[in-house]
Amino acid sequence: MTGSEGVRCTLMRGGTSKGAYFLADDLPADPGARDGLLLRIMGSPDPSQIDGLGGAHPLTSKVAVVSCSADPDADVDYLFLQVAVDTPEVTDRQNCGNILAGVGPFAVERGLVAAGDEETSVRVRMRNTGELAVATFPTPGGRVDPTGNAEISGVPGTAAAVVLEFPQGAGPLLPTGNVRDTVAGTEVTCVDNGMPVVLIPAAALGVTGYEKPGDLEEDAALADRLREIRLAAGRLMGLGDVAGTTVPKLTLLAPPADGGAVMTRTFVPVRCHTSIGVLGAASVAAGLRLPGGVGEPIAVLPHSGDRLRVEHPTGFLEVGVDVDPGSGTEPAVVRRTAVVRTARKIFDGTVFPRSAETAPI
Ligand code: NQM
Repeated sequence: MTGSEGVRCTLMRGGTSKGAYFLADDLPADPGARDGLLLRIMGSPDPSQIDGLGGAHPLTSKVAVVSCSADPDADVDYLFLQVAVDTPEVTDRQNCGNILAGVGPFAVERGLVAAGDEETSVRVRMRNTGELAVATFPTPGGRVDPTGNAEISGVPGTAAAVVLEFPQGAGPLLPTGNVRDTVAGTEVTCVDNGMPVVLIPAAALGVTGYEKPGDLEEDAALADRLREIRLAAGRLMGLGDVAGTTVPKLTLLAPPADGGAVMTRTFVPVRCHTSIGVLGAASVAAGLRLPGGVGEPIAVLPHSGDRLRVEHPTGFLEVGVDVDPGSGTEPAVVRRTAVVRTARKIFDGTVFPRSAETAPI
């Protein structure tokens, strides 16, 4: 494909992320060709992504590939791709719950799923993990209507709620088999409720957990410690060598500052998130509900059954998480997870990738 050939694309905000949404049929089937094209569409590798759609931050350099599902339990398949900003990499090794928020409305608007008269539920098979999600959003008169009263931290104004529900996942909630591990000299809890996350008390790393994300990113000693912990935790979690991957994420925990359950700073994994990922927060919430985890002495937990408010640099994200802590030989499991997001179509049209001849890779 040359630069003069355009590709049908919808640019959407999904929760607190922004990404390019495609029908799978509009992209090359070969993953190598697809990823090369996506790099040229997003403007990577380039720290400013000046020649593409990307927004020069991992949170705005994301792609959703959507198709009808062959799975009788799902309406659509969703493949999430993280397009690196300043390296020529595209990875499917992580999922994204924020971009997931746009998948249901996109599927209805692009004719993959018929809308209900008032609201529509779309069953999504998330191809990155194999897990299922159900997204429910208003479709008055059979049309997607992004206007509404739902507010989410990190996004100005209000929009229609997209309720995301996740049934019990197939993988282990505690990938190391322990509720607490000592990793590179630091006590952590490694948890995976849809996103592999390493929970670390902020105080154990000599920070408060209330710093601005930019200030934490500039702390070179902290970055070294986080890299060391992540590499060791990744191996322990069965993820192998995670040096070149975006998972596991790292979440620093501190006591809540605004009536929530816990304050967080999340590294994804190098840049510090301006809020927190959806599945990242789902993992944090599940980890806090586990007796003996490193969050236990830090968090202020609501009654079981109540939504848990995860505070972050720009507000909070509430997660409903129904945890069965297990007993004896029975491992802990999460029966159901739910969050509210919003999503909005920003642009729909034809995107023109930079030509392969002029691309820097
Ligand atoms: O955890 C950022 C985001 C995410 C991922 C990241 C996400 C999730 O905020 O479900 O949404 O962790 O890289 O979009």
